[in-house]
Amino acid sequence: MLQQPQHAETSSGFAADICAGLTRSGQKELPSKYLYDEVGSALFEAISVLPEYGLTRADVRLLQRHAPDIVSRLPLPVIVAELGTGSGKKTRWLLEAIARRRPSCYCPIEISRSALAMCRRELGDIEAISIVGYEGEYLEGLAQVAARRRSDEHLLVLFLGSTIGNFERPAAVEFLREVRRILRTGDSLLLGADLEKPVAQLLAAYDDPLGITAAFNLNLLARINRELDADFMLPRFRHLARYNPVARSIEMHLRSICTQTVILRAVGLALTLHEGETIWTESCHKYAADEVPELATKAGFHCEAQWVDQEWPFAESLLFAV
Ligand code: AVI
Repeated sequence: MLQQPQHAETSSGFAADICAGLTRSGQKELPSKYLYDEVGSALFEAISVLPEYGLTRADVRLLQRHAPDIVSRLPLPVIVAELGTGSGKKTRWLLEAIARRRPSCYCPIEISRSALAMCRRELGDIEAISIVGYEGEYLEGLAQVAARRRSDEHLLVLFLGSTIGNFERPAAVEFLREVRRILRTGDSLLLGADLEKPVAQLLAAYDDPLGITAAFNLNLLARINRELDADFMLPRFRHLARYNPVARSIEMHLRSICTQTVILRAVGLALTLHEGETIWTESCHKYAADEVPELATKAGFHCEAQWVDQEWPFAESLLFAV
């Protein structure tokens, strides 16, 4: 796929990316990062509490159970940078465990100002943790945190929630390499990755009976209508979640149920979609637990420890930069 779930959003970048993805020869694609406007982020919060979607609960359970163990393995003093915060709720367990050992600074990195504000509201009450938010792209924000830390501070990077799974596998290695380049030897990365599970379970998680994931996916077309003065007729599209056994990923698509022409007035584009044609909007790769240490090694890290949730296979891996 074209996209990486990087968070660089300008309106001209949005327009250019949407045009490029919709006018590609062959499979049309839209960058998954654009699923997360205000409506999309609210729908994702709803997805994360669906009975069929166990990923977020598994992530939270692991952090809740193992935060003291994870934190006990870190050198002090520590400064924490988180790549993409969502609501910030699951980070509480780690920050509280850190605060019990020593006052520290937490630096959430988010493109969305409202997500940063939500994160401050959610975590601002933890005594002995000061919050310094960075609005911008992951790697740019991380470089700023790394440059501003004190020379004696260990940097812990959090990349939770299996966002790594939204990268194509080679791009996931490349992204972790970029993170590694910003770090010093001995710094750490706590990486959350969703693990392989039966296909039927995955399909239910990404095509829930309430239709929340379908709404999350279709909202991308609604967003294009809102922001690019387009006329996608949502009832003419269906959410499609399918398992790709070669990539070991769930692919989300939007399938056109008829041949239709859509106009995107703001960018002067007339687009024809044929009956049955799809627009690929997201990939969610699933890992084997032992693939994560391999991925880490390729990117310049060593896997110090891994915690796996038994209820919903999901791994939290603590990596150290070598
Ligand atoms: C954010 N990311 C880890 C989610 C996932 O499961 O890959 C995005 C998502 N897409 C549909 N449901 C959830």
